[in-house]
Amino acid sequence: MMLDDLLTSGLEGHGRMPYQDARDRYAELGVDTDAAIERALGTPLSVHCWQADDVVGLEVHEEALDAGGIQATGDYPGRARSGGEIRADFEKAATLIPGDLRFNLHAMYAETGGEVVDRDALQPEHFETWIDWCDGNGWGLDFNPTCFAHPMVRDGMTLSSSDDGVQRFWIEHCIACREIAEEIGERLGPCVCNIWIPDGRKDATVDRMGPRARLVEALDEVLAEDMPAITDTVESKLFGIGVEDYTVGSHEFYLGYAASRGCGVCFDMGHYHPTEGVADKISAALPFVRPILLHVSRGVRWDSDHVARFNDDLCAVCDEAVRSGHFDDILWATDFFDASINRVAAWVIGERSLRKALLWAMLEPHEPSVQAEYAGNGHAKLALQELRAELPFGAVWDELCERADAPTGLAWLAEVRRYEEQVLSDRG
Ligand code: RNT
Ligand code: ZN
Repeated sequence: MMLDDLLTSGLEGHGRMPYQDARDRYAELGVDTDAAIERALGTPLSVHCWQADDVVGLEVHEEALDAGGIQATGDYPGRARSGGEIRADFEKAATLIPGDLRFNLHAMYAETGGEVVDRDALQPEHFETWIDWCDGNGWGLDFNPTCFAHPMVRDGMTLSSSDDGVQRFWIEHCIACREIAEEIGERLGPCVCNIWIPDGRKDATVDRMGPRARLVEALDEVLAEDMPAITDTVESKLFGIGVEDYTVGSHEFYLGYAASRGCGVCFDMGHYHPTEGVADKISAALPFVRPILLHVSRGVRWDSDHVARFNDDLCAVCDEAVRSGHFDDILWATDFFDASINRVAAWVIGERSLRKALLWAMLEPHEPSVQAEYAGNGHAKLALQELRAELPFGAVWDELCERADAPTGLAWLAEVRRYEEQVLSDRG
């Protein structure tokens, strides 16, 4: 079979492997596939807007700006260049992704009608179009202050800057963002407002305490006002390009901050040492910090933001979220960007992989494994984990897609190709 035939036929999966047989097979192990499908479909995934345009945003910049160590690479044609194009692309992607969705905006996607509005002066009205659009489509909306790609990032610092004017600007920006998020939350239901800052140093940092003490003070001021429609989270990172030696908002910093202040924490799967997984952090943090927001992405060497895949890391995170018994305290967002492939396809692949991994976790025969663990039967436990790969998972996934009116197999690729030919190819 040649690629072109595959793309045309789409190799629809549904109906090839009878769902009933798969259901029976799982039922023998005590797993209810119908309940798993329903639960997986009903888990909202907050889809990041920034995959559509390579984290460029909608502001007008006169100078080239440093993105604070995050960088999209590649020049595949069809990048969205306006709010309208981002919305059109997402509407397309959403038809190809099964299950409940939310949308996740950054402040740099304000629509100010040509007027220059600096980030410390942003208002809910600048996001009116986004809010109405989500409302009309039945999607919740989440929000993020944009503390990078701006001339007020000085010496790589924002909220932790030793320059009072710089720090003040970013405090005002984050407060403005919380007010916007509160408005979103009042209109569309609880809005997650996630703070990530790039602050750090390239080499041989000698004052590690100062910036962290300033960040605590700044965050306390930002979060001072009680805003009931927002869920606040703070996101750590290990390093970024040009910020290799020291990151102010490290994992320990934010975990301690969130635990002591009662806000949520965000674990980005690309923000740890390459052999350090996020999965085990879930049950370690849950007794002290809730909710946990996951930024699902895939780290590859220096890059923390490759398109998410159904790989061991993602399956382990989903397994742990389900096994923890606190699934409702875990929020799912994606955070990846790849400018070297069709951007709508990148979205579809990443979101489908997350939904798939959630279903995979929900189909685990968990009870017998726990029994084996407590009975000291380690080999039975290993065997049960191995068995998961032998079960007819594909048939259940196809059924999930079918129930959500989303394509199975590779059928969505043909849709993306059509969209590329009809819409994306016209973009300069
Ligand atoms: C950066 C963080 C952060 C950003 C987005 C754009 O390393 O992961 O979440 O990717 O806010
Ligand atoms: Zn992230």
